[in-house]
Amino acid sequence: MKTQAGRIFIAIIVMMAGTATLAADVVLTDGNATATFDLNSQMGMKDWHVDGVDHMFQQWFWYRIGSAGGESSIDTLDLNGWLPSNTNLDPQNDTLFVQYGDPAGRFVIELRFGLTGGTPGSGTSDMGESIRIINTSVTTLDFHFFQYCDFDLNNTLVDEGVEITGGNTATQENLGYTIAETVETPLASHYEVGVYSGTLVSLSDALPTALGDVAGPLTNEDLTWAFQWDFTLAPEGTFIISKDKLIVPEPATLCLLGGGLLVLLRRRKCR
Ligand SMILES: [Ca+2]
Ligand SMILES: [Ca+2]
Ligand SMILES: [Ca+2]
Ligand SMILES: [Ca+2]
Repeated sequence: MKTQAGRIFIAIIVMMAGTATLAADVVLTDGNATATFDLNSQMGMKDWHVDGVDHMFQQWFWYRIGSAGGESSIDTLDLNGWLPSNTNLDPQNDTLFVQYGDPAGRFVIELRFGLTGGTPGSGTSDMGESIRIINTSVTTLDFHFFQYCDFDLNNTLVDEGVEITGGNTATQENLGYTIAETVETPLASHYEVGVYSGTLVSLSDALPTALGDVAGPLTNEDLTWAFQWDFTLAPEGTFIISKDKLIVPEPATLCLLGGGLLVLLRRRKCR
């Protein structure tokens, strides 16, 4: 089991290896929640505080063009710009737009994050995410896009369970908190739950990664999950991914479902 100190050390190395064109983190705030983004490193969305508790260690995106070679994290692209904005009556910035561009001019990747907080003490918060990938070249691109998530719910390394159901919904639970991510569209080509740092190592090596379609459940480890989209992007074509993450302070969703892990959770946590 990796220690928190070891993970912080790795995070520092990752940040040092990234470009340093943006000094400050970008922070969104709404209601009882804040989300913090490091747009210049693989840490990406690195904090998600709900009522002061940080549930997120790391969420970020990787890509590969073609069937050979390794993946690259999107922070290795040119950071063309970012714009936090305020979209509601809570006067703080709740939405972030970010655009990265391929240095060779083949494509751009745009991210939109929209944070919705709950009332103070509610323990709940939502993050809507959309990703737009645009082919700006004159040739078709064989695109492979990855999202990697490492939640440490309630700011503890070991979480009680993670599972992917239907190929599109990841649910992780610990200490009375549940994070559920639903891919609204399109369905991922591949997915996997994992134990830190297996998936991250796979995305960092020099070989093409295909996630293993491991649905779980996995229990009582430092848990992670990832989705992969494989698609062909024609010149001037656009690929859009729409997702949503919701943290709730109850294991209610898990208790309503079947499955071995869920039976275990029901025994431990539900009436
Ligand atoms: Ca964090
Ligand atoms: Ca606002
Ligand atoms: Ca790889
Ligand atoms: Ca974790």
